[in-house]
Order: sequence, then C-alpha cells, then structure tokens
Amino acid sequence: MTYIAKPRLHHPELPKNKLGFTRRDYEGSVSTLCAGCGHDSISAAIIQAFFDLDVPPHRVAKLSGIGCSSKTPTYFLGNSHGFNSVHGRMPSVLTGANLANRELIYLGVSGDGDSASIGLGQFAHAMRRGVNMVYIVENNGVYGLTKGQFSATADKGSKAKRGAVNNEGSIDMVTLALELGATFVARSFSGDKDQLVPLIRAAIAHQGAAFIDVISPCVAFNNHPGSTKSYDFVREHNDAVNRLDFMPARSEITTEYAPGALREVVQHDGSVLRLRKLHEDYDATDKLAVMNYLQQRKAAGEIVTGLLYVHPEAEDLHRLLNTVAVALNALSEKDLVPGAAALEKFNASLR
Ligand SMILES: Cc1ncc(C[n+]2csc(CCOP(=O)(O)OP(=O)(O)O)c2C)c(N)n1
Ligand code: SF4
Ligand SMILES: [Mg+2]
Repeated sequence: MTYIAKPRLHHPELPKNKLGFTRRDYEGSVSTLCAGCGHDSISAAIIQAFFDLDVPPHRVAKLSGIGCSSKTPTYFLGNSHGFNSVHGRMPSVLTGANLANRELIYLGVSGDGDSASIGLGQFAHAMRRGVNMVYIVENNGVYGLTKGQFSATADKGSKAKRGAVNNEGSIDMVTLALELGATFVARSFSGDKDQLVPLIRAAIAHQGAAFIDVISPCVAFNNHPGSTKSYDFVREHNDAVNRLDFMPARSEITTEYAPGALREVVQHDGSVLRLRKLHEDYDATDKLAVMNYLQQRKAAGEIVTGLLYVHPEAEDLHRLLNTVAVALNALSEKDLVPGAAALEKFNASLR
C-alpha cells in the first residue's frame, strides 16, 4: 500500500549528485501498480532525470489528475510539493500554481483518459498558453484504473483484451500539442529508458510548454495481440527520428560528432540539445515538416519517437502576461498595496 514507506537504510556507497543526494532521495513510496506496468518505468525515468540534473527536490511541484498514471507522483519525488487534483483538472491547477510561484519546476503527470477525454479542454488551454511545465501523458490507450475501457487515444481497429474492436477514431496527443502551440513536443516509450531520460531532462530545461507523450503499456488490460499500445507492437513499429544528448547550461561540451549526423539546438536557458539524427533530413525545428512527417508515418502504421519538435526561443505564459519576476509570496505589503495614486494611474491606463 502507498502508506508503506521504503526502508530508510541503503548502501552507504550509493552514487551521489552534486547536492550530495542519492537516487533514493528522489524516490517516493512503494508503488502499488501492477507488476510490469509501463507507468513504473516512467517514474524511474523521472527519478533519474531529476537526480542527474541535481535539482533540489523542494524546488519541484508535481501535479496530476485521476488514474493509475495520476497515482504515480506518490512513487517519485517524495520530498517535493505535490497536488493530486480532480479527474482532468490538473492543467488548470498547475497553471494557477505556476502563476502564483514561478520559481518552482512544474511537472504535470496525466493519463490518456485524464488528458484526452475529460481533460481535453484543460490540456488544450495549458498548451496554447505556453505554461512553463513538463507535461507527461502516460499513454496506454485505456482507462486502466477503471478496468480497461478504450480511451480516446486507442487506435481505430485495435482490439480490447476480450476481442471487442474499437470503431472510433483516435486522438493523437502529439499532433494536438503541436497544433496548439506547445514549444517542446516529444514521444517516447516507457520501455526505452535511454531515450526517455534525456527527453525528460531536456523538457525540464525548456522554458515553455514541454509535452511528452509516453506510450506506456497496461499489462492488465492492453498488452495483447490486437493492441497498438502493447510492448510488442511498440517495439516492432517504433520509428525513432533522433537520439538526444542533453547538456545543462553549466556543463562543458566535449563530445565530438561527425558533421551532418548532428543538429545542435541551444535553448533559452543556455542548455544545449544535441540531436543525433537517425533520419538524415529530419529537422526538429521545422514545424510544418514535422507535422507532415508525422502524418506520413502514421499512415504507414509507425509510431514516431524522439524529440519531434522544439522551438528554442519559446515564450512562456509569464513573459506573455508580463508578470512580476518573483513568486507572489515574496512581494511586500508595499508592492501589494501601492496606494490610491498608483491605482488611479492604472485605471487611467485602461480608459
Ligand atoms: C469526474 C470523474 N469521472 C470519471 C471518473 C472515473 N475514472 C477514474 S480514472 C478514469 C480514467 C483513467 O484513465 P487514464 O487517465 O488513461 O489513466 P490510466 O489509469 O490508464 O493510467 C476514470 C474515467 C472519475 N474518477 N472522476
Ligand atoms: S491496471 Fe494497467 S495502468 Fe493500472 S497499474 Fe495495472 S497495468 Fe498499470
Ligand atoms: Mg490510460
């Protein structure tokens, strides 16, 4: 059960990051998900990414909705801020928290049911507003928590565990995020830690709406022949367009690559994304070409993964709204109550 704490003792020689924390300091409670659930692998990747980046856990706010996927923040970053919201409402709660305190790193964790059905409107507005966050959808094509009904991301023609065919068209969260204006869009697979961890690290550094769709098989209800979200199907149809190396702003860049096989993208905060191209002509900064490529591969039955699109000069909601540069709780009474003359001046500016 989630209230069972992990043993406090650990090997004294566990590797430490620059803050002196071990990986254990980024873990949470013992997971209660089914053994083999893809969501647990995503939790492990999140733990690894925050450990690698030396992020102080108290600087992170993790938010979620309802579902097996939305339960996972209990299993990682146990020393961070957390809020488990109502089904599909995580994006607006995250937006509000972000506006109140821009100094935290915001991590939204959701499911395909949570974000593509009941929370679709919420998802859309968080993306179009450019909320500075990492938004992960743990996509298994079903409502796992309520026993495996098809979700809106289940592909047309795919089959449920007992053979029922899904006759409805599916929603592709990646296409939607691109269309809505997300400035960092990626897709990955819970079974590919080598791809997923650097993607999460890069998304944390991105100063804008970063969206990662992670195909995450549900072993209880959607991991059978006929499913397009099973371990076997994703392994067989994975079309990775690039491999990402992520270097935070402070690190020295040493590795050399053959010209032509590499595209470097410098992000707003100075961090460098090194995209080792697996497809020679794939350019993750050309949005139109990306959208075109995704449609072509989708028609061919492939699942495109990697860093699909990035806008290095992304603008986040705070810049668009021209908000104050500090967290609201750091403002003094003088800032908050500037007096009648200031109010009159402000009102005059609106007339
Ligand atoms: C307002 C509301 N409607 C419906 C539900 C029932 N419900 C709980 S979880 C869920 C879907 C979860 O699916 P998903 O987000 O894909 O998460 P998964 O369990 O697959 O990880 C639903 C419909 C609810 N809890 N609240
Ligand atoms: S029901 Fe599916 S999504 Fe939920 S914990 Fe089990 S395997 Fe994971
Ligand atoms: Mg789901």
